[in-house]
Amino acid sequence: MLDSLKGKKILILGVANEKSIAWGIADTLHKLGAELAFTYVNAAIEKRLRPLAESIGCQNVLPCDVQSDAELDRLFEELGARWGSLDGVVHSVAFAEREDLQKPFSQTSREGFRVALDVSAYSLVAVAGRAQKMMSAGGSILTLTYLGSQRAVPNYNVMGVAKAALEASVRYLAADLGSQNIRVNAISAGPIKTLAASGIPHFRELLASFAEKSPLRRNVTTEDVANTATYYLSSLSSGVTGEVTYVDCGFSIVGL
Ligand code: NAD
Ligand code: 0WE
Repeated sequence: MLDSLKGKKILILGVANEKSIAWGIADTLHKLGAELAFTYVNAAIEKRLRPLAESIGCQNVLPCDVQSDAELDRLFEELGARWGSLDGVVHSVAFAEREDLQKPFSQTSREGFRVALDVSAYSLVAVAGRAQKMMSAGGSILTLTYLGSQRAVPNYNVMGVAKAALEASVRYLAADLGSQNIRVNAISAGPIKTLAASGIPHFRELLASFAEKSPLRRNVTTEDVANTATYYLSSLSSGVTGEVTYVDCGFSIVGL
């Protein structure tokens, strides 16, 4: 088990800083011997990401705004030149306009809806379509989702719709790519205080209430998510595809 990621080439999209879920996953995969590549969306994120990648001896730091087909093409061209083949992808990217996470859902704009679904859902399809061409020996593609896809969580709004589309995309990609032994799965994580959670109104209260109500009586950590991510990126999950696994301390199973 501890050996099973040695030398595996894994692309990680979505490290913004050391609190990012993607960084928790990267740190664990690195410790298990995986070879990693990272992407950043803009110069501000690049500045945070470079020292983190360097801290684990990684030189593969490449630009990619997932809203751009040209940047996606360049990313996989460069990755092909550096690595030739690819074993895994961690897609840990989401975005909606801030105002769409605040105003009533019925007031979501056409453009806000488009942007949220483009960045947070279509991007997985765009990445998988390119990654599969480098996965001639099979592979594993993993994305991050949230309970707001299944329940109407206050303020999650258009992101919930985007996550529903993301989870459906996981199933269709799994059906499409399964014959090439490429598996596609999602982890539905409980709330974690990351950059993407900063500025969300009442997030502290949400965390406190979550820790009180979840069966494990605590909040989820990036290490919890990284443990399940390791399972998905390794052969331990060899027979599993198209799944959404809840890493949420049991929160989603309780009712009043
Ligand atoms: P984060 O802010 O650290 O990561 C989000 C990443 O998305 C950032 O690195 C950001 O640069 C990237 N991104 C945004 N727009 C992009 C674009 N156009 N192109 C490329 N990258 C872009 O926050 P996080 O909480 O680690 O989020 C990672 C994933 O986990 C997201 O999909 C999020 O929905 C999901 N998730 C988060 C939580 C939580 O409570 N934090 C819970 C469940 C699921
Ligand atoms: O997926 C997310 C958050 C994604 C996100 C966050 C932001 C904040 C900054 C997407 N777009 C933006 N745009 C910004 O401008 N999570 C799962 C974390 C999250 O966000 C919430 C949550 C939880 C949990 C919003 C409302 C309620 C709960």
